[in-house]
Amino acid sequence: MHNLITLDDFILQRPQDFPYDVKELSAILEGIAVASKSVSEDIRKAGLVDHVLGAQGNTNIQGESQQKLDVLADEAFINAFSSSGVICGIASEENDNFVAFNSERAAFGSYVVLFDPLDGSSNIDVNVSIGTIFSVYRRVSPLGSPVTLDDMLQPGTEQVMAGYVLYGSSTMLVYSSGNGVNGFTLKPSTGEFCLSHANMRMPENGRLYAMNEGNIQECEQGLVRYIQYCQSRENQTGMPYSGRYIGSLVADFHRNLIKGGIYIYPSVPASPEGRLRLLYECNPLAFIAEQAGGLATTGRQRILDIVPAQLHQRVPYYVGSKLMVEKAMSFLG
Ligand code: AFP
Repeated sequence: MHNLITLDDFILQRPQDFPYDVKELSAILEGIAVASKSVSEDIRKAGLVDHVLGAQGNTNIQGESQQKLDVLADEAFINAFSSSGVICGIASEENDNFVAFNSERAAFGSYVVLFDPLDGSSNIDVNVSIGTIFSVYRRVSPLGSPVTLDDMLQPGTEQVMAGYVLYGSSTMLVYSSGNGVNGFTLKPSTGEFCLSHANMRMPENGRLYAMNEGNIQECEQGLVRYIQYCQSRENQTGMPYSGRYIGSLVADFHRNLIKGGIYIYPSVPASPEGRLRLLYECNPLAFIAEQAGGLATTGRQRILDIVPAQLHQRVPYYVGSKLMVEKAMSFLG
């Protein structure tokens, strides 16, 4: 195994990748690395211990049954972020309101983090890949003052860093701080995230589409016609595309980032605004997609341009290879 570059070394070797103090970026990513290693260990032993699998017995603001691991992951990331010294507050899928860290040190933190601690948690009990998604902003409120909702409700174009952790056949951290996308694989023997996917680029086109086609009869006609196009010989490959839907956004997104493809979660009657949350699912992956040469829209509007109105607002989501997203949009009219 050739000499590996650790996440810490990578960050410190490229201070130009981050528009602010690189030590602050390092502190944020250290928090993510510590928490994700803890979550990864919990996931890997989930079937063997009682307190990890199954439902927590309550529901979150989304009205979804919280899994025990959702709560464990949320706590792990909140603990890591609150002790980073540079983060003044967070918002997460598992908390109704944002959380302001109340230590004197945190009050002078310049960053807020919005995250989904465990996306795809309905897959935990069936051993399918799941992920953590995170989005980082500079606060807009003055240093030392209380964190405000405005610190959280910033458009995706204001993100200073975003990424995800994929708990798959290996545990990977993929992030961008605005100068390209890089992937790091957790080395079990040392517990270090090491550079494994430098300068990730999303193929401009592809032949994989990811969508819950159980909804297709309830979707707008333009999307029905686009899926028929994918399944026909009219597309650029002259062959029907392959449908690949894992039911775990991070896993579907990561596969499309490497192989090319499109992920679609449209507006459906059961979820008129779509199912995915703008702030801590769609924005961070849209940031990664665009940094890697891909595209992310609602089907009609660039995701990163949306000015958020609520913490947990949902949006329709078309994300992936640039030409595939553009083709889908052309069918939507
Ligand atoms: P869970 O976190 O509740 O499993 O939802 C996962 C998710 O947000 C996303 O990761 C999947 O792509 C999508 O929902 C699956 O939704 P459907 O079950 O409606 O297809």
